[in-house]
Amino acid sequence: MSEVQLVPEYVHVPRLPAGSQESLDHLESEGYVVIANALSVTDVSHALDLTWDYLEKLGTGVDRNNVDTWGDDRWPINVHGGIIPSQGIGQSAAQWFIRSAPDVKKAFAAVWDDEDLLVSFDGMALWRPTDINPDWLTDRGGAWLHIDQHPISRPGRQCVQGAVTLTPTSSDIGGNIMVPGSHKWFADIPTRYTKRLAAIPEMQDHFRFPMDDPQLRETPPLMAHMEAGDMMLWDSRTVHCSSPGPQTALATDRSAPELTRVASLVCMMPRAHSNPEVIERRRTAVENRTSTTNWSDRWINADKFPMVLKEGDPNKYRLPPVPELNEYQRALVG
Ligand SMILES: O=C(O)CCC(=O)C(=O)O
Repeated sequence: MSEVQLVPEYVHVPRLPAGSQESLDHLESEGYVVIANALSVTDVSHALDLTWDYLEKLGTGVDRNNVDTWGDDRWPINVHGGIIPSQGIGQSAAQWFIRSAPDVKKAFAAVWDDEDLLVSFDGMALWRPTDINPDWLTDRGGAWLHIDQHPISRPGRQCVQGAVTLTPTSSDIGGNIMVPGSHKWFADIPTRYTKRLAAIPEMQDHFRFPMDDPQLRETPPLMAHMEAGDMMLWDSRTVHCSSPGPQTALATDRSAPELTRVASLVCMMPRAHSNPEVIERRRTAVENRTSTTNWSDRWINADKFPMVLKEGDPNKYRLPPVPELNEYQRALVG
């Protein structure tokens, strides 16, 4: 069986209002949904500024106006070529600003039919322009189509993940890839992939989907268009990843080098799914400026990811200041 075609079709799907019944129906049937304008145009611009503030204050010499300073020697440690999961980003002013937008919570509250939610201390996807340095190309879809939920230890719908984009997507630049309806394949994974799954520890919520899977051939991946400020929500059981496009138009389309994709990973789950021990650790995480994964029902410190530790020296970065949270934000900590 040959491998599935990995250039996803670039499609325009309905961009639906946060909290609307249509958004819930789309998530239920397709396993993903695009929420329109989770952040306003003004908020997007402020969030971009805060993102650059984070990068410049790492103390490694990144300068937003000088692309020569965007190299790996100064950039925070990234995984899959473009995701910054640690070095305080999960407690940065940028991430707190984005995840505190009312429509972000509105969308998740509708998913769970619950207003009492905890937020993840996730990182961001920051893609640098590949016409300046081809090594900055992020991992392509074929390399890591995955689900983020263990098919045995976490049955059923347990998590819905989100990515708020601060930059518009295009077929040229790329974005999130989704396999529509693939969350419905989840229950059969233990029987279809018994051996493959046996190699994954039950606490590990990451399962790479085999690229020669017959279901993938029948249901090819898509990349949905998103405007700046939109939020992609997806069920953690949905087969997904992110992937760059050919990026051929970059050199001609702008006056100065810019990040090609800036997306904030954000996830909210009911407080009722968590427990006092995890919540206590989450409070400490704010003080310590620790980042986490999407899950808020388990304590997982992203600074300790083997991938992060392997990629570079975590000690060379200055952490952002301890965030001064308001009451709304403190409730999201727990
Ligand atoms: O948006 C991205 O760059 C990747 C998101 C993703 O695949 C994940 O967080 O599991």
